[in-house]
Amino acid sequence: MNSYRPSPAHRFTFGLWTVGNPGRDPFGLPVRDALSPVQIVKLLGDAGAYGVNFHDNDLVPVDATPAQERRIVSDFRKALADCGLCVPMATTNLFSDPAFRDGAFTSNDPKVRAYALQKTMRAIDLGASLGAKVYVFWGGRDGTETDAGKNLLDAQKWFREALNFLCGYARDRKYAIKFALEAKPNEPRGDIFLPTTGAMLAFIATLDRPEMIGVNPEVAHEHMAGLNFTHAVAQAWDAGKLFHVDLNDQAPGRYDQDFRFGAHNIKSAFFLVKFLEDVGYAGSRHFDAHAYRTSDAEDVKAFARGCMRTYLILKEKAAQFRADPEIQRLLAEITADDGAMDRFQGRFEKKKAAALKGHKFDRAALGRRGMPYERLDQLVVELLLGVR
Ligand code: GCO
Ligand code: MN
Ligand code: MN
Repeated sequence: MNSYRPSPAHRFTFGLWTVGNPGRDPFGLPVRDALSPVQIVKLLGDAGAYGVNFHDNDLVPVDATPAQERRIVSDFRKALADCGLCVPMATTNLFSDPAFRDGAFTSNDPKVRAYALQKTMRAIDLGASLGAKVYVFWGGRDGTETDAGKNLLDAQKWFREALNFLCGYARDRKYAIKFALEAKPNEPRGDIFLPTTGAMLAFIATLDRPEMIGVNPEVAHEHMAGLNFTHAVAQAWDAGKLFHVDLNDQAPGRYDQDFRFGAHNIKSAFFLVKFLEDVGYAGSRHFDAHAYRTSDAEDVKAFARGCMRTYLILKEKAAQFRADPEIQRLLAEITADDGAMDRFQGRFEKKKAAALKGHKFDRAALGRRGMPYERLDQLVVELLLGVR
């Protein structure tokens, strides 16, 4: 159907590392040919994406000479212009190199911590030069397997100092860039520091420039922790901190799967899309996922199209939810408010508190009232199954 065709207005983005994933896993070798950044840009342009994101070394190999870097970046820029794509987000690879085996900003080795800062400053320069407005920090190696060898308070302090330093750097260079912290509970470390979006939100409040820093929640990461992703996103939105979002799918309790958006739990994907659309989230819808290892090159394209198509279908379902009279009638019943309690609500006032303390409630009647959530949820299920 035409209405499921992605357009730049939908803000769909992919990382070079997502569609470019060659299918390597801890047990097996790559199964697909490596694609160059230019080939990936072309693939994404054909699929209808809005933008492409990258880690510094997805684009420029870590050992490239300055001349090689200039060549790579200029080829990439040309491909972006040819395909009408932009770079909304960039990030640093602080996890692949053996140097980061004990973490980057929280490694016990001060030389590694300093190298991580240097690498990130250079990567911010690269991202900013290509127009990135969001810079993601995912501390994939910042964690432990054993707590015997790391002072957890030092680790917090080092992570905080690194972010404060880098905020200072970005401000000094006058980059129009915001930082987004991405939480993950584990993988590749046994435990990664600040493992949930909620933990990141609390951490941001301890930084020098909290206004520059938000979060990049990822579906799979909260699901790995057994949490409700949409609740995490709602908290981030409420705090004014939803700067970016990583969409994919994940069965709880499994390895880090990075499935196509909506591949595992359509219902939670629906509530997420509905939330983002209801509140008017205007940022990137970034698919941080990769195709099954069984996919060939053609199937990788189908994977990318599938992520966007499922989002658009769920967006349409969210509109149907809002327009469905039966659903709306149930919602009105559930949220009915005759205004009788208004005088007790809102800010504290001495008089208000005294009046509320004296008010007589019919507790038994409150307890008798049911909520038709079964009926409502069944309607949602039928909507999603396409029979409404
Ligand atoms: C993962 C993460 C990464 C980050 C990326 C951006 O589980 O590996 O989701 O894909 O999102 O490194 O910083
Ligand atoms: Mn992930
Ligand atoms: Mn991610």
